[in-house]
Amino acid sequence: MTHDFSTDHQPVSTFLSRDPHGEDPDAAFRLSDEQIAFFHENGYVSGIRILSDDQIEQLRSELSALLDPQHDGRELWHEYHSNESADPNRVLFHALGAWRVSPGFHDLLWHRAFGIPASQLLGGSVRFWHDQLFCKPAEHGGVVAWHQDYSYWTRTQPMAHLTCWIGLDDATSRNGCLQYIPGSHQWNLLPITGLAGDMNAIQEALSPEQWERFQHPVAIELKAGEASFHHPLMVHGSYENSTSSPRRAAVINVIRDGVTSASVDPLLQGIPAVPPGQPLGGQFFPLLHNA
Ligand SMILES: O=C(O)CCC(=O)C(=O)O
Repeated sequence: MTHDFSTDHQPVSTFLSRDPHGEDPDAAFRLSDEQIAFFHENGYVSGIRILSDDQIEQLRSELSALLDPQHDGRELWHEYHSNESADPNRVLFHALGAWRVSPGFHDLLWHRAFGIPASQLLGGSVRFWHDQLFCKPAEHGGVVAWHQDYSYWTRTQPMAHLTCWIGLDDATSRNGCLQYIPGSHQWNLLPITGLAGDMNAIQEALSPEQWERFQHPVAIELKAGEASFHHPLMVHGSYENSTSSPRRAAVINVIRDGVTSASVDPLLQGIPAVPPGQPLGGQFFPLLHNA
């Protein structure tokens, strides 16, 4: 029986051992007032360094083991799609639950380089919601269609959620980096129109004025180890990867402490339900950063 790291609510390895120490060890990780204001105005803030070169290498190495569908711990995933792409000529690996399976992805959740900015942007203590891996292989990586994250999360309320997208490779316009529609976090909640099929399926749910904004997406080009944080209503997506290198990413989704279940069904596959009205907590939703 494999160990389930979700029973461990503190780091389990040396992944974070080189974190800064000293008088104000958090100072290096704090967002500036300008970065926070930019997030509230535009719905995202990007170019935030999270991982060192060693940490990138460790996560890449753990990820290559996880991509083998027969790996130890495979029963722990909430979702595992070797290929979620609706295009038969493309591949999009997408999985939820890496923190339960692999020590580096587990310890990443407690990285203060992530927890401190997340707390600043959420305006309170940071609780884990779930993680995701999005990997586009070289040559035939598939799209992630335009969507808002909260369309998938209405089973948790109120909306006080945040996404952190961390590149494990340099992300560029050519290899399918994240794209944002700045300001769309001020829009209404849109319906689910598909995650890995038609890039533009969302158009059917938009007004002509909203659709016009898709003429001006912002490509979030990042160095490996850098992150972008976005609001739960931010419309985002990513195009194909046809380059000769993979484009891999680890995503951490969090909530402000106190967000409750709004569902009688399990919030994630394979775990017990949290009764409606009860705050998320316990084994699968640890507190990551106390404000
Ligand atoms: O990695 C991608 O291309 C898409 C990621 C995404 O949709 C998300 O982080 O919510």
